[in-house]
Amino acid sequence: MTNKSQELFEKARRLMPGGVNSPVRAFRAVGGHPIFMASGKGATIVDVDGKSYIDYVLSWGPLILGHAHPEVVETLVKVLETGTSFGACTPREVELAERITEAYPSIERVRLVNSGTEATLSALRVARAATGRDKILKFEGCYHGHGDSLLVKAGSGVATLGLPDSPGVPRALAELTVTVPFNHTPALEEAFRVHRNQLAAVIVEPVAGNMGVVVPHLDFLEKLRALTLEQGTVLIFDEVMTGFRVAYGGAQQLYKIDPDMTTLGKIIGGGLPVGAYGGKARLMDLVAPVGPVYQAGTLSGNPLAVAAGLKTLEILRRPGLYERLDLLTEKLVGGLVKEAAGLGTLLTANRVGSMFTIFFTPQPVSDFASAQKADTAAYSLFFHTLLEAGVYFPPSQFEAAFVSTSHSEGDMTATLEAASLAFAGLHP
Ligand code: KE4
Repeated sequence: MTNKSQELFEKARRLMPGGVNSPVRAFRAVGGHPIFMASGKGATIVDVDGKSYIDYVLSWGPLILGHAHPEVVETLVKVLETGTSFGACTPREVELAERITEAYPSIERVRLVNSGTEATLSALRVARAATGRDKILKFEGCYHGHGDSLLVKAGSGVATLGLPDSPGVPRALAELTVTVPFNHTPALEEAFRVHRNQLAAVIVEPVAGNMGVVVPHLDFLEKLRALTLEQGTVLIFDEVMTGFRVAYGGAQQLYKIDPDMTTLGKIIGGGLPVGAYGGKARLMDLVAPVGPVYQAGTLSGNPLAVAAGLKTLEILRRPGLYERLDLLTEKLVGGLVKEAAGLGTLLTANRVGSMFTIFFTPQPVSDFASAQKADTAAYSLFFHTLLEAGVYFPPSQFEAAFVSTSHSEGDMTATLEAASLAFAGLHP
């Protein structure tokens, strides 16, 4: 018997590429067809067939408060009645800029945009303008949105330049992107030797989330800061996922690194489309209309998204919130690893605050190569067993999972019960 999700998917595939508006939603990494969602409330999401799930995707990170938080909804209803977009300056944009610059001392000026992709491609443009250099450096397994310069894979070595990681990316552009393994300090030093004083920017997820969660080695981030300072390279912390997630002040607060620029997104929109890029005034004052670097956006700073973001950040400032999130997530992640071991499966869990990944490999996961050693077939079985039991994990081994302030101890218990079924199924 086909269910509504399957019927919708058949229709959607005739109308949208792969039937989706973003590839990861297509379930290609885990098999099966995507679930179409109808509503969400707190930690729960409900599909079009009325089945409920405990949600650990949370829209890929924005919903740190859970779905349809009552105070966020109340704020949006009020703002809706006053208009949705003016294409003009509004007081709330100033307020959100204040909250961001207070929380991120490295950000002296900030520009709001509509997505993380817009934020990172704009930050790179500023860095190239500021340095007069064209080359940039990124890390294998890190994702910074779909800007052409960032859809690039490593050449044969740090000495060789990048190759397009998607058709449509000009080879000449890809060659300007150097790629280095994440957490590999010697390779990083080699890249700075080979491309001495030629790198406009390094862009990094300070805690990687897009190969699954990978925790940075402290010396790696410190060396990165030292090398970029030494050679006048702009250090961009891409905190689209980690910003206001791993701490109110993001990874730069946790690891005490002072980047030149930061990109934000997800949480600062409270579930509506927002991105932001910002940094030192000497860099951001290059941006139009003050400076010559052009960047613009019809809906940038729109009243609805900014209001949802402001209310979300206000709630996040309440005492003890991050400590409780951390404890709740540790209970879940520690329980999953313990449950699996008891049933014969050794997992590696990487976690920073309320973002985590359970890798189906007993080996430590500290970079893209080690993440790739995970057993994706086992993850798929885990994913589908949980889905059947009403628990929604990311439909890919190489994505981050998230906990919200709406998740309860009961949700953790139910998730661990479902997981024990999955682990038992791995060793029939
Ligand atoms: P968006 O353009 O999707 O708003 O942001 C791009 C982006 C930039 N930087 C980081 C660190 C990110 O994680 C992202 C987007 N994250 C993915 C999750 N892996 C979004 C989910 C999707 O692509 O559908």
